[in-house]
Amino acid sequence: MKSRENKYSHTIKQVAERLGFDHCGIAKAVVLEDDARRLESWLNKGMNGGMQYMENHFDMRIDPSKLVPGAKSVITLLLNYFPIQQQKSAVPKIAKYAYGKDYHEVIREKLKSFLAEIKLNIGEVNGRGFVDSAPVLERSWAQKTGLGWIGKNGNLINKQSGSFFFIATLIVDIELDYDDAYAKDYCGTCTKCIDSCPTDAILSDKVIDGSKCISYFTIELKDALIPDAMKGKFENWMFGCDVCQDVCPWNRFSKPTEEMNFTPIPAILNFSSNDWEELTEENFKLIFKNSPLKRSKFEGIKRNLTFIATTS
Ligand code: B12
Ligand code: SF4
Ligand code: SF4
Repeated sequence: MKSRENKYSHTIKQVAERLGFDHCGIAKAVVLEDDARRLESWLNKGMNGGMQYMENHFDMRIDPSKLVPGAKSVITLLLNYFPIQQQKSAVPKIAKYAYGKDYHEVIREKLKSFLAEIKLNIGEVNGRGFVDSAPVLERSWAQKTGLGWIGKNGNLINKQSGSFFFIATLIVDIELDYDDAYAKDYCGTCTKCIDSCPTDAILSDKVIDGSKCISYFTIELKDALIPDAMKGKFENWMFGCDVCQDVCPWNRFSKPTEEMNFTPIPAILNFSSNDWEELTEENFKLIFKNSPLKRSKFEGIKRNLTFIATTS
């Protein structure tokens, strides 16, 4: 006979599939001791650069019960964003995760429905869903819930489908059946990501110096100027960077996303360099109102465009 935990876990995985998530894994909610040490060292070395929010809520980041009182289980969900079509060549480059509608909004809606379905099917469950911006070590949980390994490029890689996935996390206060943590690492002797990173942001032991990553400079840095030391290094990346994922052999298994909300918006596919150059603030707000690009604001996009145009 199936245990109650087993039945609930089965229900949760069915709900995940119904809501369009590509993978779902479950782990016991424990304090992340090893990750706490790694995170502390990363912060002590200033690898968060100007991302001050990474210094906040250290306790919450390593302990799910600080986010959900009585937390028993952590559910990790992966959602593929690999686009069916890509940008033209020789235009300012945008990371693929930002081609369609803002994933925060898309996934937040799914997580709301997820919790509602859990309550409907299982009963009174206290839980919270997170994607990206909350103090949750999402990659570590994805590894612990058995969904893949942390590659040398820092990304969570799934053996069947690569790394072009968003990660979402649900923390709940019920016991469930737990998946085994992902024990293997299939990077082997490969060093393609390390060798290709334009700014040498990938260090040994899967440590990424966030303060040197193009994604940081083009999205998170709020300064009016990008440091001179980065001149000539951006390889035309204007918003985010996909180099360490594009070169990864495991991404040859990427399949186009089935999530309609991530369909590339026409401007991303059709804009020429000239269109970007001539983009006005009014049009930016109109065209990119539901896009991740709005995080950089118009000033940030213009700063990035000027930087790549004048330094490459
Ligand atoms: C801050 C941040 C950034 C910063 C800093 C990057 C970084 N490596 O920390 C910047 C702006 C540079 C960035 C860039 C990108 N990001 Co980002 N980012 C985050 C955020 C908000 C926090 C990450 C964090 O906690 N960093 C601190 C460091 C110390 O933690 P970490 O990198 O997660 O690494 C942990 C584990 O990997 C673990 N670990 C390392 N070695 C080992 C070994 C073992 C055995 C185990 C178990 C664990 C382990 O150590 C760390 C702590 O334990 C997360 C969302 C979230 N809340 O988790 C998204 C997130 C990590 N980003 C994401 C994405 C997609 C990107 C980009 C690909 C976007 C782009 N195309 O431009 C790049 C990739 C850059 C890279 N190579 O890492 C996805 C990752 C999806 C995936 N498949 O892995 C996330 C999860 C957002 C999401 N919800 O989908 N990001
Ligand atoms: S996203 Fe680009 S800059 Fe950042 S670590 Fe990967 S290759 Fe390097
Ligand atoms: S490029 Fe090679 S070393 Fe880097 S994450 Fe992929 S398999 Fe691992």
